[in-house]
Amino acid sequence: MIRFLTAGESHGKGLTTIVEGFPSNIKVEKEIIDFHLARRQMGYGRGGRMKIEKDKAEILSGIRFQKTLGSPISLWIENKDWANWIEKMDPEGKVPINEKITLPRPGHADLVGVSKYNLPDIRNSIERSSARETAARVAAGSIARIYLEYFGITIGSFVESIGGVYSKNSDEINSLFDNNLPKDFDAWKLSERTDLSSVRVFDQDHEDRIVRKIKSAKKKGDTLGGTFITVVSGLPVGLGSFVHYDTKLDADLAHTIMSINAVKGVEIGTGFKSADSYGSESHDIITLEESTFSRGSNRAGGIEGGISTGLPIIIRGAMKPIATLMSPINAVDLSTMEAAESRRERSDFVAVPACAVIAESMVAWTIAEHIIKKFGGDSIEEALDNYKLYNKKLFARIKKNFK
Ligand code: EPS
Repeated sequence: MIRFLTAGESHGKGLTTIVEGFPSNIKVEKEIIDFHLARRQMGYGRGGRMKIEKDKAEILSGIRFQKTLGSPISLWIENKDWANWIEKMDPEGKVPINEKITLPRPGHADLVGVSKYNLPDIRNSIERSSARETAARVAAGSIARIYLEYFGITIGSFVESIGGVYSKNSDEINSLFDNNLPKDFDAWKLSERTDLSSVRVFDQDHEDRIVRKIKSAKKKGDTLGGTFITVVSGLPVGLGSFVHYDTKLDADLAHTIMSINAVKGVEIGTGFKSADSYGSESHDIITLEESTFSRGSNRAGGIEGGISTGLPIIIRGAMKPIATLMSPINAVDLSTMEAAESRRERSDFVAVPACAVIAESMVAWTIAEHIIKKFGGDSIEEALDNYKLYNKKLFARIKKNFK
């Protein structure tokens, strides 16, 4: 099985990622990891930190001459901002410089963090709960997506809405749920297009209206959230299972998206809308095309019974507004135990475009987990042989079983 661990504080020296369990002989170019790290930094509405950081991964182990060895891969991302925090964050410092941050931000992990860990300074809670950690996740997810490309599986994303501002044109989303996609549909192409937009949307009018909304939020010292959609293409039938609660692919994907900072909602396919519809309006008719089963639509979002159908997986996520407000709402000052305005501190105003990139990475990770579970292999060649044989025999086996 694959697993990854990340370590690092937001204003510490940097972030470490250890990735384990991928087979040998996968070609990993560092530039691809750096490319996705840079994508995570994009988006109109980010805060001052993104001007300081230029996230790049250093490969410390597990890869030799651009090929995985099958051993743990360790990656390092330097925090450029560390230079401004050395004294305040020094792991070896003997005299603590407590800032004594005493005003928790509603919606952030400040209050629950100091409560749970018995911490004397809210700074101690801020550091690890910060979304800075997601840079390390994107590094891990980049290895997963490189691996998935060997199987023809790609992942893309787009922002659906920010602050309740949706596109006037729903063709793009409809074509996903209607399964009205070209045969060679490649989900990455969605990202290629939306990466050109400052808020990762498809059309200019939508972008303009969102940027106006962000500007007005900024003026008020407020923040915004939004919804984003992640799509996976090129999947085989049969990832995940219905046999246990912890083997279902949709459950794993919901977990992976919900694990991203500030995400409060996840939906697979047309989940919530289906709850308001008749069965005949929600389910996807089964069709047969050239020795392959397909569906007349894809409202299931590519998963039935916890198992991939082979159609694109479609996941919608909802991110709440960033919790750090320049015009703060009320909290309790822990030093006086009296009501007080919460604290101001540098942060993003909107991070939904970045969240969508992080979602791609986390989804890549989960899909890679399921591919490895199903096809195994200590080398990429062995994994691909298993995969090809399974796909080749799939339809013939069903035909024979039901003759
Ligand atoms: C982030 C780094 C953080 C925040 C943001 C995401 O940097 P700083 O706290 O130094 O400004 O900008 O984190 C949050 C919004 C949050 O609530 O934790 C990053 O690298 O993405």
